[in-house]
Amino acid sequence: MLNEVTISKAIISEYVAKLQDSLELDVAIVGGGPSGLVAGYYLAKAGKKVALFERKLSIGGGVWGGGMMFNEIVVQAEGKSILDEMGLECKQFETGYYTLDAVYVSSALVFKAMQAGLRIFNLISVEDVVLKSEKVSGLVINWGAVSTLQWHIDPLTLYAGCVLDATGHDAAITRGLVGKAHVKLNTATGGMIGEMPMDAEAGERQTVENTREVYPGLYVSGMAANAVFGGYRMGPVFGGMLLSGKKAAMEMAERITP
Ligand code: 48F
Repeated sequence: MLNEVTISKAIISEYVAKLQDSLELDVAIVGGGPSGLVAGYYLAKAGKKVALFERKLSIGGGVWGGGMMFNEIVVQAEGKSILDEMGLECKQFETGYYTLDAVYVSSALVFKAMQAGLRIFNLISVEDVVLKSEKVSGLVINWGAVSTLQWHIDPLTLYAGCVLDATGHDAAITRGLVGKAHVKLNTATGGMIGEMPMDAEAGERQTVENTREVYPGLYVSGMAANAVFGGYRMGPVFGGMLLSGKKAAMEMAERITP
């Protein structure tokens, strides 16, 4: 006979154990879009203690909806190499243009990253960072619903060697840091430069170039990198997002090597 209380105990104790084990991380990733997931995949593969926090119920960020809710995405040859490595199947549309079902690729990125050892917490919103001795040193977290409802409930805190802002167009973590601590970023102006209009070719290149440390302990990837350093948008072509996640992972992994 199934005991409902045993089911509740199993869920509560397993969840608390994994949350407690994630209070001191090598890397904390904010945002479960393609760049965050790929960064998590490579960091976990490199043996780093890494967890990803996503405020929504679903993981996958902007991938699920494809282009204007036509749930297909496009990748180019360079980005496809990452999907090949993960064993995902792409269809060639024309030379250099490959397509994938958006639901297939979102769920596969989640599965591959978790299989590699990434821990994912959905429904948790990152409200703020921990700033100690002029270095980003952790995250301030709360339930996504608490943030959405703007309830006055104090958050909890965790420490991380590095934080990755993979929050997409908002670049919410970097924006919050600048807004609250008035710090000088590693950008041309020292501030958030802002995203530019559509140019897929330039945007794809820039999102990878702009993936780097923007303030001690804080890295940016994906669209957040272009929003912070100033780069074009690119729409539903995702090679740059995948490559950006990989670059962020490599740079952070090197940084936190003892
Ligand atoms: O926007 P998103 O998919 O990030 P990305 O990796 O990829 C961008 C593309 O999807 C697309 C594009 C490609 O051509 O331009 O937009 O840069 O995913 C960002 C995720 O971060 C979550 C948000 O819900 C989304 O799933 N997020 C944003 N702010 C927070 C957050 C926050 N404060 N706490 C937790 N999650």
